[in-house]
Amino acid sequence: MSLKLSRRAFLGSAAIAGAATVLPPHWALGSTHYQPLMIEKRTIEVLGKAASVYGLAGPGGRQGLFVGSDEPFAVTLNNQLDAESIIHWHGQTPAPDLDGVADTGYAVPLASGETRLYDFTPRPGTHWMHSHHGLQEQRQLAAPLIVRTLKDEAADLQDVTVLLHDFAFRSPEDILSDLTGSAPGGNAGMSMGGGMNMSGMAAGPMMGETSMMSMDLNDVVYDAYLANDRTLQDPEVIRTESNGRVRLRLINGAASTAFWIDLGTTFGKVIAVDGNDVEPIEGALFPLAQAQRIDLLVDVAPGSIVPVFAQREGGRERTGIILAAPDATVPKFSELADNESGPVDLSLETRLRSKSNLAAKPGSKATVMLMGSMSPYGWNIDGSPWPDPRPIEVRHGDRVELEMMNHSMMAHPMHLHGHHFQVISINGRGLAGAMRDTVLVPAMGRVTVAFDAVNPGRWLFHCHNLYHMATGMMSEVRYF
Ligand SMILES: [Cu+2]
Repeated sequence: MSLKLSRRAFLGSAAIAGAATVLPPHWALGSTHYQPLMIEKRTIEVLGKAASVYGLAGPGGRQGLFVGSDEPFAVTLNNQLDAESIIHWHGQTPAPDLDGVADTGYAVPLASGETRLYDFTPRPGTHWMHSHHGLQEQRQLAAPLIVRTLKDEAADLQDVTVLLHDFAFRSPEDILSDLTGSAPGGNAGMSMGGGMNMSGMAAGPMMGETSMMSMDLNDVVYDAYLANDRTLQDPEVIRTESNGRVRLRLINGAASTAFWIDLGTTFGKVIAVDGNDVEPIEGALFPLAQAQRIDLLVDVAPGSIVPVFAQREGGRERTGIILAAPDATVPKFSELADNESGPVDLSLETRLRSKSNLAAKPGSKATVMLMGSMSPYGWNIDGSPWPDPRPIEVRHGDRVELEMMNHSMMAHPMHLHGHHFQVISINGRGLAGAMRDTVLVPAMGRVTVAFDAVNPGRWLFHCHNLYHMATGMMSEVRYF
């Protein structure tokens, strides 16, 4: 395989090699101005205790990166950890050497102290960025990556971004060894669903969204759930204008938790998912799987508040932020909802319609099986766990239909790097669904997506439950 560095990446490496270790905050190469982005260690307060976590600080030290409509994606990524790291630009579709992963052979992780340039034309929308190295994502190494359009900038809307996360005081390595049973104590108490072990089934019956068998939910028990680093003990309160209209950009950056977004008695309007416009749909309750984003329009009436809760699937635990009109009093909200939520599902997905459909054209088809179980704990695609996957070979230029058949008792949020795909079939029923980069494939369910193979290279295709990925649930799509 020939690996070519892009001109920009090459220039970047060469320039950095001769530069001082610390670049000025706003660094220029030719006419391009690079925004500083630091992989950093920081301390946040969780449930009254100090917690040492990682973060991604952009200009001014704010977590995340906010790119204007006339700006390139151009950053000097500096690793201030005392460990290697690499950051994936989730939702962006650059050339494969700039994707921010080391697994496909185009790049190596950033060493401690290293600075690397990234420069490409960004894809607009609500996206995010996170570590694609080991289990670092669980240490809050995730942040918003918002690219605004001219239309966004002209709209009379208050833009509010919320990154959701799951938090544990114990280390991600301990969480993983609890799951796999390789530490004293085993995985007792970790399975919340007590589901069946389906790993021996080569081809089970395909069922709809409501399964008679018990599903596994929530591999991991967390200490807290965070919205912009805060719990409901001390939530972020965002003051709106009188009669204000808010564009809520919600990002599920959790390592292993799916949420229900709950607006209570207020109705919001879905206008985009994973950064792609959809025909608007009204509602108050929206499922949001790991790595997915949803943009909602929410009106805040004079004198009122709108709590935006994110409740863990299969539980009462929740986090959230509060939208509040000027002078509205904000009461305290419990971290436990009154009722346990059900599993996240495809109830919204079946209703979503993309604003821009992929052109129908002849192409190729591929099918993958999603497999694994809670006990023994391990997950894979096609019975071939990473790092020895069966690559999904497609042809450059094809419109590829990728069918995912879930043969396990757990749902998997499946993400393809470097592309956005359209959801075209759910459990055998066709639809012109949303364009996305991450889709939930429910337990025993079947989802087909279509994408245009127009960004050649090796691309990771994996489950976005961090512990599923860490135990092997990753493959690659490749074409040259
Ligand atoms: Cu999974």
